[in-house]
Amino acid sequence: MAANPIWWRDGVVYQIYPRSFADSNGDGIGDLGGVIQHLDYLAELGVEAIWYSPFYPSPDVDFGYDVSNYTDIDPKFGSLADFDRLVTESHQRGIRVILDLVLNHTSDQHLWFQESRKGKDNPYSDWYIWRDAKPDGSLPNNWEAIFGTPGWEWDAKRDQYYYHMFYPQQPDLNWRNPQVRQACLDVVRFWLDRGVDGFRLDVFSNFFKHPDLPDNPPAVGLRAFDRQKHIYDSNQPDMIPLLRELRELLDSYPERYAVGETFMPTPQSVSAYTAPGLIHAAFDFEMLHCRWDPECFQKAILATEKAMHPDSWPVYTLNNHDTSRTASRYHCGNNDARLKVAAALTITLRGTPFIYYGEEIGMRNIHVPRRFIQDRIGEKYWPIFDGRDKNRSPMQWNANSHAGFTTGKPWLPVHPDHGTRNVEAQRKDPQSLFHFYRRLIQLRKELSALRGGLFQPVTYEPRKLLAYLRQDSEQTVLVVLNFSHRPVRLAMGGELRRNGWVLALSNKHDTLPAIEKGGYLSLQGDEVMILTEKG
Ligand code: ISL
Ligand code: CA
Repeated sequence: MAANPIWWRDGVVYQIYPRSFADSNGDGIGDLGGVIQHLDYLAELGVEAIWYSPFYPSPDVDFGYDVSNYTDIDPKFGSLADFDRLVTESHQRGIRVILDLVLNHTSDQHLWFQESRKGKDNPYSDWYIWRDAKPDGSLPNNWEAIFGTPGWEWDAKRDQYYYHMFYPQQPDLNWRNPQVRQACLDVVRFWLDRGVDGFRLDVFSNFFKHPDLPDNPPAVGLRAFDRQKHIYDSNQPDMIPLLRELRELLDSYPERYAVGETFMPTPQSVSAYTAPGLIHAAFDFEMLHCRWDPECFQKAILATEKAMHPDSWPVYTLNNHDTSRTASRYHCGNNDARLKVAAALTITLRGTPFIYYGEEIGMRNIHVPRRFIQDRIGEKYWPIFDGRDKNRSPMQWNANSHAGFTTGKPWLPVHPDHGTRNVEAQRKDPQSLFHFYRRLIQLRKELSALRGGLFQPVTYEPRKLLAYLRQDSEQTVLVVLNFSHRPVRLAMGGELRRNGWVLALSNKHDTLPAIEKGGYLSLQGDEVMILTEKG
C-alpha cells in the first residue's frame, strides 16, 4: 500500500515572484490579478502549491522583503479581496497557497518601528534591538550586515543604535520580547484563518541573537560580513522552542506546512530545525552551489540524506529569487538539453522539488546595465556582484512586446529571447522543456516510489553520469541522468540485474533500447532515462 498522500511531500512547489509574473493593469508590475489569470497554466503544469514572494505593503527597499504591514496586501499587487479570490481559485484547481513570512525584520516604515524609535518609554520601545553607543562613541559590537554596511544604524531621534542584518531600512525584531513573539504568531494565525496552506519563513534562523550581543570572532572572507564567524547573530538555541510552538499552531489546522529559509545553512543545522515536532522542512541550498557535475550533486544529495532525521523531509531546488537562473549558471547558451537533466534531477529526488517561475521554459538571466540596476546590493557590490535583477525578469508568456507580461512598461526588461522562448511557443512544441517538466511532474504523480520512496545511489561518473533508485514497498524506479553531451553507458550489473525494466520517460528514446551484451544500458548525450521494474 502506498502511504497516504501528503501534498507538501508528494507535489511540486512553484515559486512566484509576484512583481514579475503577470501584470493585469498595465502599470508594469505583476499583481495578484495577473496570477489569477494564469492559474490554469499552473494547473496544466501540474504543480501542487505556489509559494509567493512577499506581496504585503512594502516601500520596496528590498522589493517586498521589507514589510510595513504583515496583514494586508500592497495596493500595487491588489487587495485582501483579490487575495481571497486567489486562494479560492487556487483551491478550486487543487493548488495550495504558501506565503512568505518575513519575521526577522520589518521595514523601518512599519508602525512598530515608527513607534519604537519615538523613545524609550514608548509601548513598542523594546520591539527592536536598540543599544547605546559604547562610552567611546563606537558601535555596540562588531556585527556586520550582509548588505554591505555595519549591522548598527544610528537613530538620532532615539539617540541609540538599532541592529539590522540586512539593509538599514530593515531593522531586526527583538524576538526575546514576548509581545513580539505574540504579535508574530498572531500574523501566522491571521493568514491561516484566511485559508493559507503554508509558509516559507524568511531567514528564520536569525530571529534570535545572543542576549549579551558579544563580538563575533574573526574569519577569512571577502566582504566585511564574511570576515566574521556568525555565531552570536544567528542560530541561537532559542529558535527550537519557538519552532515547536509554531508547529503546534500549524498543527491546530489541517495539513498546514512550513519550510524555513535557513541563513548560511549546513545540512546539520537544517536537520536540527526539521527534527520531529519542529518545522516540516528547511532549505539547505547544497545543490545551488554545485557545478555541472554529477559528483557534486551526488555529494550534496548524500549530505542532505545523511544529515536529515529519518522522519524529516528534504527540499531540493536549483533556483530562487536570489540566485542565477539554471540555464545561465550552467552556460547552456540557447540549448535546453541540459535543463531537461536538471529538471529530472530536481523532480525525482527524495524531497519536495521547488521550481522558480520561468525555469519550466528555461528562462535565462537578463543583462541589466549598471545604471538600470534596481536591486540595491547590485549597486553596492558592482562589478563583483551585479545584484538579483537578472533572475527576476518578467515571465515570458508569448512573443508579443514585453512578452505578454504587461501592456505598460515592465519594471525590469524582458529577456530579448522572448520572441522564441515563451510559454505559448513551448506549449505548441511537444519536445519543449515545458512539456518535459509537465511529463516529469505527471510521472511523480503516477509513481509512488518517486514521491515517498527511499533514495538509493547506484553510481556516478564524474562529469558524465548519475544513477539512483527510488524504492517503496510497491515499486522500484531507476533514474539515469547523462550530464554530458556525449553518449554514456551504465553497467546494469548486480542490483540492477532484475526481471526487466520498462521505460517510463526519456527525452531521447520512445522505447527502451536493448541492454547491450555485457549488460550495458546506453544513453545518448544529455539523456534522461526513468525506468520502472516490469510488473
Ligand atoms: O540574496 C542574497 C545575497 O545575494 C542572500 O544572501 C540573501 O540575503 C539571504 O539568502 C537571505 O535571503 C532572504 O532574506 C533577505 C531578502 O533580501 C532575500 O530576498 C530573501 O530570500 C532579507 O529579507
Ligand atoms: Ca500591475
